[in-house]
Amino acid sequence: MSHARRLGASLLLGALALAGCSQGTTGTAPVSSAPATQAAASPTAEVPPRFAAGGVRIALVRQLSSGDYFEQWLAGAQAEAKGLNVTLEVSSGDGNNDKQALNLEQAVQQKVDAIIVDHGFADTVQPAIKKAADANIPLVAFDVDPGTPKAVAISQDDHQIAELALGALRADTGGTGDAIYVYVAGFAPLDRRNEVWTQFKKDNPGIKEVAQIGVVNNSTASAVADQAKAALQANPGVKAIFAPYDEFAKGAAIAVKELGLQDQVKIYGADISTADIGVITEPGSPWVATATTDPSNVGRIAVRAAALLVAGEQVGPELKVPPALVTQKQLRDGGIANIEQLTAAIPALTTPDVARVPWAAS
Ligand code: SR1
Repeated sequence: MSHARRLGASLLLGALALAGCSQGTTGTAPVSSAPATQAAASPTAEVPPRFAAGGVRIALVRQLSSGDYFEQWLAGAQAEAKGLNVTLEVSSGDGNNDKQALNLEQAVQQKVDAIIVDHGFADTVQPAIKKAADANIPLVAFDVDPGTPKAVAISQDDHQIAELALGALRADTGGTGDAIYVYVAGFAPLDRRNEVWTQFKKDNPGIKEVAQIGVVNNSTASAVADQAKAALQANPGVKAIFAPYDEFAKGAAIAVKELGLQDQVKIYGADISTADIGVITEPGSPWVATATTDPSNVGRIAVRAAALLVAGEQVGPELKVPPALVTQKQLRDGGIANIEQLTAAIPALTTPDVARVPWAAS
């Protein structure tokens, strides 16, 4: 192992050790997540020749691309790729799982230097992921079960995302009241958040789920708005909506406002964007809390992890990005109107030590 690689590996091990002190895990494998504060750093290693020459190609194979979350995530991934002098070849299934699987097959055939699989259903992406693993193509899987330990699995801490949002819901409702839940099965992050909701209902019998709604497509927010409107009209006593995806929360907010129920019904969501901050902080908004990472930071981490693998560094096998709870009151009181102001107010949302690249400044 070269000096640069040894250094990179030791930095990663340091991050893993810190993470082990501060975060729970979902399994026995070591999980890297961010310490509370992380300083910007100068490069500590030489740029590997392949990166200096600009010949590294990383395929980003996405299931979904529309909506604030996925747009910000891509912007972060592209910015990191540019900084690392990597060509990022982006494809999207646009919600069509067969198309995503085909895109993945093509990336394997093209012998790219690494592949990032962003979301996807296990049964459609795992066959091609196995081919990539058999061909020794470095793999990063974000929000999808890759089905192989050869891939570095990245997720946000989805259990914590749900716990933070539901903690706010419980505090506001006093643990009693009718609730609407927005969920679509099959998406790994939503399934993990659903595990927490299932347990939450057992632990808080005063919270009654009176309706479950949900759809994920290219116009999720407006589809959820229609469903939420019908569910609210059928259940006039609802006090809370648990909508743990920002497109769900935006849709729920449209419904609540259209029905004039904003004084009665509050929304507890996930994710954030500058547009979401606008929705949360507008006068009379029912969306009162969201548990979130910075999506562009997560996209950056995925590209860094792939670059490290290309350079032969050890990563993972699992990286978990910790979220923070962001409340309407905090945004309004702090005069926070965009993501830049939010990340300045909550530095823990930026995690340069997760999959830090030793030859790059952060
Ligand atoms: C359809 S899955 C949507 C979720 O994926 C990411 O994990 C985001 O947090 C979003 O909530």
